Amino acid sequence: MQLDIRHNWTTEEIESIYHSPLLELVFNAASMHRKYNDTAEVQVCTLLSIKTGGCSEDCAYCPQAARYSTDITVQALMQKDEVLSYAQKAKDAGSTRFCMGAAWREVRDNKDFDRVLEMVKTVNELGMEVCCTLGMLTEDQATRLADAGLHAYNHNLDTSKEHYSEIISTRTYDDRLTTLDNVRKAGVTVCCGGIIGLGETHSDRINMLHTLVNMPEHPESVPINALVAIKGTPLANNPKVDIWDMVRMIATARILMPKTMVRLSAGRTEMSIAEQALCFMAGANSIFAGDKLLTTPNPSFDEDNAMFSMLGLKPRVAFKEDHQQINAVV
Ligand code: SAM
Ligand code: DTB
Ligand code: SF4
Repeated sequence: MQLDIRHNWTTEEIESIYHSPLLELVFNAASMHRKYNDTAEVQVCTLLSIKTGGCSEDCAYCPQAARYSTDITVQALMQKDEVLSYAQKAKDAGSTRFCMGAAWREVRDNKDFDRVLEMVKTVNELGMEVCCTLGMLTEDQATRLADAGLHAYNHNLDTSKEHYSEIISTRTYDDRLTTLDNVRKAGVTVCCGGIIGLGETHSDRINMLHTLVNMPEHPESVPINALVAIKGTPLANNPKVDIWDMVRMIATARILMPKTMVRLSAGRTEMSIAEQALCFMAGANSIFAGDKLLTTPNPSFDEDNAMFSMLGLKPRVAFKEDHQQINAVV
């Protein structure tokens, strides 16, 4: 019997899905989505950069790497009350998940981390799903975040293992996998995906999906970002991501990981509503809302509300997945 939720996919199997005729691929992904999820529902997450710029890593896409000369304003770690007021605004605008990002290579056991733990606790008390993306973590740090009420940790693979060293030289793919393991061990849900438009091949994308789907548990959420090409970074002149590539990537992720939240992440300002609708059709069921991602623009809450009502979509309630079993074999 062919099972839908699997952890033993071969590269060839994924290749044949990814390269199938586009409309067939979208139909199959939409069918899988309908089988496992409420297709009218889209999770609305809000991002906040709690510490901006000055990062010691050399991620070639990132405006926050200290070594590139970009237009961002460097900002030390925010105060808890300021973060709380952003979270409250996001909640009032209909967001159920709040993700705090810091331009750190890794978390260190110091006063700043203590402050982040306080932020996690406070936002959790608002009744929102709290997510953080703070760089590398030890198991002990992941446990402290879990104890503070962290729901999810975002740590992207970004691309394939083979392409990784073309994009980042200051850490390895295995470093990424170790942190993801630490997050799992602490009982925090995993948010892990990648970026398309980094100059990778179709095989690199397929290999990244192969790594994600064959993890012992599928990540609960998989963000698919289109590169936002930033002046001053090595990838500033990369060509705009083709919408059909975005659709192919989302549809393949949906077929491979039927119950995962597949997030249509960076790059929406460059997409029409019709193009975003295709992504939702192909199985995307989560977005970042609010007029800023971490440092770059994003559609406003008003624009997204208008899109939701046009497409008949509704925001997903918080903590719904706690009542579902994401990796149960079906
Ligand atoms: N420093 C932490 C880390 O690297 O994990 C957390 C913040 S980092 C900015 C979070 C993610 O944002 C990256 O892993 C990358 O996938 C995404 N990202 C950063 N810059 C981007 C860009 N220009 N376009 C698309 N995605 C981007
Ligand atoms: C993810 O995969 N995408 C978000 C979130 N996780 C942290 C970040 C996108 C950042 C885009 C560039 C910027 O705004 O700085
Ligand atoms: Fe940017 Fe994160 Fe890389 Fe730092 S580690 S340069 S913040 S993506």
